Amino acid sequence: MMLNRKNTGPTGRLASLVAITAAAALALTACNSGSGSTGGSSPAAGGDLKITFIPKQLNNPYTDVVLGGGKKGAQEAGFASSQVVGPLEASASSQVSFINAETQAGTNVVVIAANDPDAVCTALGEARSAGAKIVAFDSDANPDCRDVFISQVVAKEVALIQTKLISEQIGGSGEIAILSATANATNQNEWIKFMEEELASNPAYKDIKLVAKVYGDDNDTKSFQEAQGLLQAHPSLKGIISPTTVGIAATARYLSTSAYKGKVALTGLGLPNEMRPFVKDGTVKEFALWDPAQLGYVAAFAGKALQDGKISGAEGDTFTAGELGERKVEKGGLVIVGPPTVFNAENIDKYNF
Ligand code: RAM
Repeated sequence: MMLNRKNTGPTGRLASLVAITAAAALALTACNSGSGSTGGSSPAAGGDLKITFIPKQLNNPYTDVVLGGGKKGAQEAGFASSQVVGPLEASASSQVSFINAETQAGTNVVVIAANDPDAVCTALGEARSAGAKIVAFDSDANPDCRDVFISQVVAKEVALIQTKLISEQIGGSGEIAILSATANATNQNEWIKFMEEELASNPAYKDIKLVAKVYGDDNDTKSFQEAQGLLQAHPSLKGIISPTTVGIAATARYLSTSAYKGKVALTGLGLPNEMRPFVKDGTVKEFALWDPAQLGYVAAFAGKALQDGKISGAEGDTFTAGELGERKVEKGGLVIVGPPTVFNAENIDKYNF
């Protein structure tokens, strides 16, 4: 299910060129002509519905897993074609031109992980006026600009798991820092807000001090440098939470060859396949995530249900997400995919994503 791409992190004009090329290549490889019906679902009446996924960025291994599930879901839900387009960098406005292109193309469902909740709004509004249904997934757009938000987990729950893990790993006291994705990311910012509230209000965490929040922009090199900078600026640091798969992998790589290995704790959200070596070499004890493929899969079915008029995104709406069964739309157009899992040396080999 994984489309393997390397995180090369190019910048400037080269980056845009590569983005266009990569997007074109993905569009071709991800396009399924014909009805593409499997698992007992039948194609849409008319059979010509098009769905496009716009992730935060293309060169992110997490995105590859999410989109693998999205492609499967699009086929099973009965879309005639599915494609993936998007920027290489997760900056606030980087998705706008991609959304506009979908409006021009008359795409029926746009699935987007917003890099900034508001920067994408006008463009999404135009896509809607042209008849598209908008499914936000992974990182929400402003609720005024989309029909539903497919959230991997309950936001507060994923925040609380990470504060609990860091507390356990540093023995309940000391300085910690957060190394996040971009400063505008809706998903990371919501998790961080809940973490800060929990650290401030739960007596169990009274001896833990959050001393810094830094942003690696979901860029491997920048995240690595931010991790290095954190340790230099805060010599007493006892732990780092990185609620992003790119950030935690880069930080683990830095710690694993530094004098801090095994001394400074690292937890957060990571892909088991990327984190496995760092769990095995003792750099990381425990971290969390959900199954990213399920996120893309459910998003495709939600898009189909919206386009078919079976749901409108109102509280209480229900739809069937293929093999994952029935999903319910909660207040605010929220659809929760599943609970998070904690990975450690005992269970990590059971997972392959
Ligand atoms: C990164 C991205 C993504 C987030 C995961 C946990 O890959 O920032 O949006 O959901 O981490």
